[in-house]
Amino acid sequence: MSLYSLKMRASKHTANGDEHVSGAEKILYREELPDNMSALLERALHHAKGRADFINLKIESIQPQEIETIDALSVSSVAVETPAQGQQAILTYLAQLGISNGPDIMEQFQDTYAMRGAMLLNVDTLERMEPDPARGIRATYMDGAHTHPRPVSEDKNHFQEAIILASKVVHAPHILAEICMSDDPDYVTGYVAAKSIGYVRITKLKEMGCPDGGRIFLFRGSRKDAAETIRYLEHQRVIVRHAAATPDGQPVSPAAMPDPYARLTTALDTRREQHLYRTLTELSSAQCAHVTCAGRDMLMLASNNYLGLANHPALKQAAQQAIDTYGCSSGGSRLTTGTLPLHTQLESALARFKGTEAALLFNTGYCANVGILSALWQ
Ligand code: PML
Ligand code: MG
Repeated sequence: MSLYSLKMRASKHTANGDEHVSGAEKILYREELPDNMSALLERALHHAKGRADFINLKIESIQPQEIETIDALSVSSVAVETPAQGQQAILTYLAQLGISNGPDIMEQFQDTYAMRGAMLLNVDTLERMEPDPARGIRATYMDGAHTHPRPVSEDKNHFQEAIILASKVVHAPHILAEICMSDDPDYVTGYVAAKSIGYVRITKLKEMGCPDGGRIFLFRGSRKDAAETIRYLEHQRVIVRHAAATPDGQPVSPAAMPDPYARLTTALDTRREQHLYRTLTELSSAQCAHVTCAGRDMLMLASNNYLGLANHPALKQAAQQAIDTYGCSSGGSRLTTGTLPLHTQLESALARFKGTEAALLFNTGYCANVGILSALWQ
């Protein structure tokens, strides 16, 4: 089962250098890639911030076992009339989270406007924890659980993308909260998010038409902790369950596609229905024409043991003697750790049988590992 991370990043050249226009990302099945790629391309080409002249579409394969599944934060909304009231609402929530230096934190916000990523700010010392403060930290490799095949949309859904991102961010180790103001000139709603308060939308954080925006991830911990936080934010693959499409919307059904193994489970169920699902049968006897299975004597018709050598008394006795003398495993290939007289005798016997000068048996180093593994198994 192939899963892919699809990311789009678009920018345009301006007199002041390259300016970010739009970005988005998804986690998709192979067959969902073409439609979603062209939807993201359309989005990059028709954006309120202007037409992009650089568009980067990046596709990387993802292993399902690398994905962590988390639940979306609960959503609530605070209606405010002015950006000043919006700022005040953020300060109230920060105080509720036990963060008393909210005004100092909010003063840093304007430094995020020029950054592509978010600011990682130590709430206690106001120290910036990003290795490159001009770039900031990019929370990435995340998507919401969705139905399969995924409905394709060219439109940006600010809310849905933000609830997915905020859920991942506040789930990261050592993160206390996130504050966000959209950098989209047409979008004035922002939010403050934390595990205990959920995702709180604040309906006006700036005036319409204002291109300013950014994110602050509020962090508490040491420099070593920060490395752990950054790894999670920038590399951990995350699927967010129940991330609704609208703030008052119904959560996506948990049966929709909460886990990337859904298709594997269906494929296994089909095999079972067709009586093609393979299971291992345990025998409590040696391999012979008759075997004992679940306490019953049964006739073995599937074996390759045509001559009955697997349980022949003379062969068993020879094997037991060999084990007594040489042990039950080699310690390496014959070249590296020496050969046994048994090998030489077998090669001479084969040469005589084939009428040749000599014979050479190739066996492999992995046989030594098999011996070790079966010993550990006991
Ligand atoms: C962004 O544009 O990157 C941020 C979007 C904030 C969404 C706020 C909301 O509608 O809940
Ligand atoms: Mg944005």
